[in-house]
Amino acid sequence: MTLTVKAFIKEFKSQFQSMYAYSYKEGSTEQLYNALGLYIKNYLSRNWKETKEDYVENSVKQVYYFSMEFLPGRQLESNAYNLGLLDTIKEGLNEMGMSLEELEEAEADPALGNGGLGRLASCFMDSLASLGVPGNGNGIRYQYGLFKQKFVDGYQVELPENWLRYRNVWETRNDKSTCMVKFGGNVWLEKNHLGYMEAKYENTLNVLAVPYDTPMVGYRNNVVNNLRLWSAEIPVEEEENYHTLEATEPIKEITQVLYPDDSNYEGRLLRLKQEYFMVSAGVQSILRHYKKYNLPRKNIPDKVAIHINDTHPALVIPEMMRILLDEEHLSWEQAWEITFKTCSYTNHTILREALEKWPIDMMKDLLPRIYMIIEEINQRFVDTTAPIYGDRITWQTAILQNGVVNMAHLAVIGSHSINGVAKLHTEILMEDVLKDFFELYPERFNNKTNGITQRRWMHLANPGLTRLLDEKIGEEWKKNPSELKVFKGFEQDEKTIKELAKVKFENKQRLADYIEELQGIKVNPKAIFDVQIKRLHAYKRQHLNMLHILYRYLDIKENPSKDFVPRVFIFGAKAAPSYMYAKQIIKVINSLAELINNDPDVGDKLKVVFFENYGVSLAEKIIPAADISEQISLASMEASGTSNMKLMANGALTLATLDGANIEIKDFVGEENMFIFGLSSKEVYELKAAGNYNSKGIYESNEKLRHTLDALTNDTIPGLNGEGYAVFDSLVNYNDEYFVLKDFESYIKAQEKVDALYRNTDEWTRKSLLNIASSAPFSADYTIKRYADDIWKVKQHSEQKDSVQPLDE
Ligand code: Z2T
Repeated sequence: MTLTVKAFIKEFKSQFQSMYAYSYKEGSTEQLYNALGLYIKNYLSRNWKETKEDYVENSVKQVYYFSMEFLPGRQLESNAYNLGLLDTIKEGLNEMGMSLEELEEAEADPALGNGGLGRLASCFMDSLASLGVPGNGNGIRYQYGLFKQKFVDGYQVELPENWLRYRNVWETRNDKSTCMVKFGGNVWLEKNHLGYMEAKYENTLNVLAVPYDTPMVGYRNNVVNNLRLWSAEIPVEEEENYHTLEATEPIKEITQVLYPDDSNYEGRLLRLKQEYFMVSAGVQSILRHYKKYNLPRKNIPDKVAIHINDTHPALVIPEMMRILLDEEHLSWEQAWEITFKTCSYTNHTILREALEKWPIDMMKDLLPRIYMIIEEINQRFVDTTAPIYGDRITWQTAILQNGVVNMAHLAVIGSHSINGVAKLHTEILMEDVLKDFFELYPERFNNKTNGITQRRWMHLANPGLTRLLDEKIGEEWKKNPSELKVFKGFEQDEKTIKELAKVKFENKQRLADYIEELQGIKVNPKAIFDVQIKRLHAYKRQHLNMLHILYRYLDIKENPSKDFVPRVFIFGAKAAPSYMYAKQIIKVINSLAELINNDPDVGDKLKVVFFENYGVSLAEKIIPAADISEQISLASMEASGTSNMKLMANGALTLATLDGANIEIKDFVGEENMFIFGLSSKEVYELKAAGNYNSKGIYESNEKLRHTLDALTNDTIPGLNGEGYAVFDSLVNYNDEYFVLKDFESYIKAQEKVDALYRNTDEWTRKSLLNIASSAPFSADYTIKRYADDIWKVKQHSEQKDSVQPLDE
C-alpha cells in the first residue's frame, strides 16, 4: 500500500474538516499538527490491531518492559518515517503551503523521564518494534513531565511541564482494560469454603488504573507494539464517596508528576504509591491478557517476560506472588518458580544514594499484603542461604535490614537475570556492589551494554550525514547498522573527507543560527563545538569542564597575542530541584558564560552557551553539530552513558575518562581516534582504598590550578553570590569527592591535544569518519537482540523483518 501525494492531501483535508469543521486554511499550527498526527495514527491503526491479534493468535511470548520513565521524544516525524510516509507527507504539506518542520514544533516533547534511563527505555521500544520482537512498555502517564528549566539571572528555576495541555494525539484511552489497585487498610488470611487461604481486605483505598496506549511503530515492517501508560482515577462506583475536590487529591496526585531525581533516591510515600500503582496495574493486566492464551499457569514464563528497569518496579516480584497466591491459589513453591522465571532486572547505577531502601513501617502501612509477602521471601531466602553460605553473607544480602526493605536485594533474589549496562559497570556490580550475590548466584549475572536507535539519532536528526552515507555505502546500513563499517573504506578518500566536513559545517551553521535566535549569542561555526549534554551531577563533573573554561579564559586575558583555536562550549543540563550543589554549578557556569561572551578581549576565541531546558528535542539539534563529546565522569561512576554513543555516531570525537561505555567506544574506534585522560577505575578504587587523597595539597602545589580556582572567589566572575565559594570549598576544603583536582592536569593536556588536532582539518575529519564508521555496535537493535536471546528468550516474531545479527562481543 503506497500513499500518493494527491491521496494524502485529500485525506488530510477531510481529516482536518472532520475535527474542526472548517477549512485547514483557517487552522492554527496546533490544529494542523493535531490533524496530521491523528491522520498518521489512523493510518497505522490497522497494523496496530493486526500486530496485537497476531501475537494472541500465535500465542507468542511477549516482553513487558516495566519502567517508571520513558522519554520518547516527538513522534510525528519518527512515526511518519518508520511508516515510510515522510517524503509523501512533506511534499503534500508543501503543496498545501505548509512545512512539516513548522507543524512539528507544535508537538509537545513528552518529558516522562529524567535522563539516560528513560531515554534508553524509549530507544528499546523503537528497537523492539523495528526488530519485530513482541514487546510492550509499561509505565505511568504523568500529568506533568519533568519540570521545564528556565534561567533567571543564571539560576535554575523550575516551571511545570503541562505536556497534555493541547491533547496528545498519539494516545488511546482504553476503558476496557482498567484495573483496580488497592492501598492500605487491614489484611488477614482466611480459609474460604473451598479450603483455600484467601486474603481478606478492609478499609483499603481503591484506585482505578486507566491505561492509555501509545503505538510504537517499527521501521517499515508493519509491526506496531504498545506502550501502556497508567493514569490514576476514582473508581466509578465510588465516585459518590468523594464529596469535595480536596477528597480526590490522594488519588489524583498518584500520577500527577514525575519525581525529578536522576540517580538519587528520595524516600517519599507518594513515590512508593506511584511504584506500586504502576506495577500492580501492569501485572494484573498481563495476567489477564495471558488468560487469552488458554494455557496452564505454570507456562506463564514461556509466554511472558517482565523486565524491571532499575529497582523502581521491583515490587513486580511480590505483586506477582500476591496474585498467584491469593487469586490463583497456587502454592508458594509454584508461584515462586513462575515469578522468578518471568522476572529479570537491570541495574543502572552504583551510586549509593540512588539505591532504594523503603522504611519497613511505610511499606507495611501502604502495602500490608505486599509486605507480608516480602517478609516471607526474605525468611525463605535466609533459611536456605544461611546453612550453606553462613550468617555473614546471609545478613549482608537479606532483603530486610535495619528497618528497611532493600529493593536491589529484592530485585536480585526474585530475578533469573541481573545485568549491568556496560562491561565495566557489570564488572563493578560483580566485584563490588553486588559481590555477595555474585557469590550466591554467579549464573544470573550478565552484561548488556546500552545502545541507541540510529533511526532517531542519525536518520532523522542528521539528514545531511544520512544522505552522504547512503551515497557512499548504500542504504543497507539503515536496516543493518553493522554495514556502517563499510564507511571506513573512505578514510583516505579526499573527496569524502571534504564532503563529510561540509555536512558537519552545515549542521554547525544551523545550530549557530539557532543559538543566535535563542540567546542572542553569535558563535563562529568554524570554532570547535565542544558539547557536554547530560543531567547535572557532581560525578559527571561539569565543574571540571567549567574549570578548564575558566583556565582558558584567564590564559586569553593574560596572553592576548597567543594563537587560540576558537572554541564554543555548549552545555545542556538540568539539576534536580533539591540538589543545591548542582544548582550552584549551573549558576557558576552561567555567570562565567556571561563574563566571557561579553568580554571584547575574547571575541571568537571563546564562547559559552548553556541551553535552557535540555531534552530530547534539543539533543536532536545539538548532537549533529558537535565536534567534541565531553564524557568526563570520575571513572567507575557513570554506569554507561548514552549521549557518548549518539555523539560518536554523529561524528564527534570523544574526550573521555575510561568510564562506562567510553571504554567500549575506545575498543571499537581505537585510542588514537579519541582523547583519553584521567584516572582509571582501578586507580580510583586504589586511591579510595589508600584513603590518603588530599585535594588541598594538589591545590597548593599546582600553580596553574591554584590560579584557576582562586578566580572562583576573587571577583573575577561578576554576578555570583557565594556559588564560586561553594564550588571552591567542596573541591579544596572538603576533599573533592569526585577527584576533580586530581584529574585536572591530565584534562588540560587532553584539551591541548584537541586544539592541535583541529588545526589539521582533514586529519580531524578522518577521525570523525572513523568514529561514525565504528558506531554500529552501539545500535540499540543489537542490544535488544541480546536481551531477547539471552534474557527474555523471545523471538523476532514477524517474518517481514530482516533479521539482525548481533556483532561479536
Ligand atoms: C538514570 O538516568 C541512570 C541511572 C539511574 O540509576 C537513574 C537514572 Cl534516572 C538509578 C542512567 C545512568 O546514570 C547512565 O550511566 C546510563 O547510561 C543510563 O542510566 C542508562 O542505563
